[in-house]
Amino acid sequence: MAARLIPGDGIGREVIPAGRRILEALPSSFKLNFSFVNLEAGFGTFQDTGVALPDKTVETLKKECDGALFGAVSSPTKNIPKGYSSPIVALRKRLDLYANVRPVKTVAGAHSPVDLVIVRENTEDLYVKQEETFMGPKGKTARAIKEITEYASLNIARMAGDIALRRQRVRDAGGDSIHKQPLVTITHKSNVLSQTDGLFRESARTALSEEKYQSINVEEQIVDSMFYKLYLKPSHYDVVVAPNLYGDLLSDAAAALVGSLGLVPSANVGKDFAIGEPCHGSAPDIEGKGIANPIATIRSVGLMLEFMGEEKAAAKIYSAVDANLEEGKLLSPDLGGNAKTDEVVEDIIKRL
Ligand code: GGG
Repeated sequence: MAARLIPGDGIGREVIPAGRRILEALPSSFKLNFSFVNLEAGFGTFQDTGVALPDKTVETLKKECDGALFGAVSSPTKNIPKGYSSPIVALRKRLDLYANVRPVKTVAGAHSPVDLVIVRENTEDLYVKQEETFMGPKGKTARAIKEITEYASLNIARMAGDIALRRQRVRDAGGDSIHKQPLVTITHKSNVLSQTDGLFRESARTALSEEKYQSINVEEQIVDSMFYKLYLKPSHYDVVVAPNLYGDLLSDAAAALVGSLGLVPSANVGKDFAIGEPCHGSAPDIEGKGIANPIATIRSVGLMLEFMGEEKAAAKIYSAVDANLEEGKLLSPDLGGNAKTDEVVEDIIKRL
């Protein structure tokens, strides 16, 4: 099997090798023999070559791989060089990875249990990046287009519905969870953005009213009160479906409920391909110190395997990570410990 690795910038270059080590250490009984190739993308790649997302990276991902892992990217927030644009945002669009799936879960025995998945639309909304700056009647003015299509909104809501049904199947098979019934929460701001978020809301409702999803409870939550309720009663939420920007914000915020952004994985999912990606960014403050938490990436390896149909190998990884966290002896500094990235990886490998 072919896995392609795109470390990107900053600690992406430290956590992606950790993900590779986990894939290499999986018991041979899974018969998953991966070959690895590193691919370039990121702000560093742009500085070296003038291109942030080389065509070769996209073509290799399209043609020569079963799954992939992306690390992190650190796009500048000011003095952005001409011609630079975020490679991860572009990659999601070029490969039509229309869903960003972000599970946020506490380990067993947590004081305030959380077990939810944020299913974020991954290709449109304000992230179509159609921005302009011009002189308007009030002087310098910047404007961005927020694009929502019925097509993408139906697709993302169906993905949320399918994930809610799959989570219920895992629960019915004895999987540990705080939830009893599948619930999908549609989040939007259609009270203000009646056309764009209105279309998202209406399409999500249409998709989730299909026969296949009849067993799912469906509710709606305006996005600002969604943040409020997420913090007041996180255990209420099972699957949350959101347009791109709200999903991005909600998933970083939800990470605080489980102790660290360094624990939260994601998968960028298309029709027949998934790229695992830790939710955290390139963390320049800790880059090169060898203390990045590898768990978000290791769980992203699990997600990548799940979307490749290798659920048993994924489950093995999740339980090895949970065992490391439950014991709590080898934790990285973001979790209050003093273990190095490699020590956490070795501890998890021992438990595979
Ligand atoms: N792995 C997630 C990640 O890199 N997050 C930071 C982020 O969203 N960066 C976008 C960018 O800098 O272009």
